[in-house]
Amino acid sequence: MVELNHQVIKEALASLEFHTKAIINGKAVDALSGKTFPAENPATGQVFTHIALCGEEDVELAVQNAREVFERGDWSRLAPADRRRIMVKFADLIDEHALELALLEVVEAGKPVSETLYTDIHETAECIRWHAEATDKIYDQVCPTSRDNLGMIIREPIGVVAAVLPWNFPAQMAAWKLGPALSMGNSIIIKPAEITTLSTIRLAELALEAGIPAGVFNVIPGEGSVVGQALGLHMEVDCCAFTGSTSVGRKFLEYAAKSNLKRIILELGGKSPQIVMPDVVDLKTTAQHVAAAAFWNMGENCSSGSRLIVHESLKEPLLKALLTEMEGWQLGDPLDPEVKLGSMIGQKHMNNVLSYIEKGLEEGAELRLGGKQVLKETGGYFVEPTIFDNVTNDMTIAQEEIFGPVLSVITFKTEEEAIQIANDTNYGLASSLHTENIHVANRMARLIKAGTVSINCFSEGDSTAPFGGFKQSGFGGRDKSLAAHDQYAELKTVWYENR
Ligand code: TAP
Repeated sequence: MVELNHQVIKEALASLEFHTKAIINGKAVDALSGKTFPAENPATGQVFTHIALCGEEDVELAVQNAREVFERGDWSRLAPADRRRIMVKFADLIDEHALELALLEVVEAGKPVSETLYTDIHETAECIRWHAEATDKIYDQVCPTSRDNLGMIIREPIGVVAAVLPWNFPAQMAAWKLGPALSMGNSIIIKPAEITTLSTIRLAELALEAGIPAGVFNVIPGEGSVVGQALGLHMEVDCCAFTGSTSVGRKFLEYAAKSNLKRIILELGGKSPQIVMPDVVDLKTTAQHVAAAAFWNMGENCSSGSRLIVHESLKEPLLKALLTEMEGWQLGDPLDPEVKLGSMIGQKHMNNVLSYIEKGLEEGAELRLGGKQVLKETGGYFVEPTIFDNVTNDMTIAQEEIFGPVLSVITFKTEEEAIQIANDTNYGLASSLHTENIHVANRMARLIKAGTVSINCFSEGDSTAPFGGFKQSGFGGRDKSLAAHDQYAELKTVWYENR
């Protein structure tokens, strides 16, 4: 893997090209209307290119082509081992182009380059490779019938899958859908978030280079309310996989009901708890995990541990360790390899985060760190990591997803109270639990209502572990792991009777 330093980044930036067209049927094309939209670097406030602004007519074309190629079987009927080979090549090409892809995500999203290179793009390739490798290792089933019958349970690809994606991990979220959907033989149309389109366009070009047939992987840039809605309502789209906010997720259920009852898979928001029990000894390590859970990716993370639920006896020593830990979290130019915190995704979102900070102060929470916009002279949208003490779980900052670098500290007295506070939310995506006692860990892990409980760490698990939410954090499936393959497959029963 490339070793990052200022010179390497400077040279790569000098040769960085922006591929700004939609990818339909294997070709880079303008929107049929000819319209474009500006792409802004949120770390500088500067517009750096213009991207095709697609509409319903482009969706129509992409769906028709995706359907044709699916029915023709160019990809859907390839032997699984052939799909594996091509997808592994696709993963290799992502690795080869890792720095280019990483820089695209820096300039579009303001994410730190060390994160986009070593985490986002690395894991994008790993995810495609993992699902690729599974392609010819998943067996179908034979029913336990009498000797007079043979019953087979066969997985078939669903058909045309649309994926509508968020802006916080553009390539990685695309890979979470692409890996299993392509592995099962589907055609896929991705609508990236308008503000983070470029790495997904490059992924589609690399997929073509690897040998994934034209029309199998399409990218339609444009607005959610136009392109996303058109995909959700389309009668020839068989499945919509959506990652984003709970409010837009609900719309996909309506789209399905109003159209063809397409399968809907939703990965939504979160307000995840981090519980620290009174027996924790190593506060320095715990503080490192707490900081990563709350502030990694500037808190623009669905599984962000935005509520620290700490035993009252440990609050002050843990906060002390956390404030020390945060001294090492440098905020600044996301192109600097030393920087750990870049900008917010845009001005509107930054203002939203700042208004939550205002709300926290109004409702009586005590500011222990940060709280302000900084680096205004850059033209970018930077917010300091912010820690609120004396939060109660009914406050707005403890209930609503802020999607920014804001941590609420809440105390508890008993184990029961910790669980009650942790579960007192509409969400149920992720959670962390810190304790030295395996019995406490096992008991509490069963009681926390969340799709992932990470013990003594902040983690979503690797490719082998399913990821998705309880309650209003998700619907209809799981990303990652073999569970993800099933959600892009139809089960068919084939039943024989002896003559
Ligand atoms: P959203 O505003 O929900 O946008 C997500 C996607 O939906 C974007 O591509 C957006 O398009 C599109 N969209 C917007 N309105 C639509 C409509 N009426 N019909 C169809 N599509 C529409 O979320 P976001 O702000 O990008 O991302 C933040 C949210 O995503 C947070 O709540 C976060 O928790 C969640 N998230 C969840 C996960 C997982 S795995 N659970 C992972 C990442 C993020 P445009 O923005 O281009 O208009």
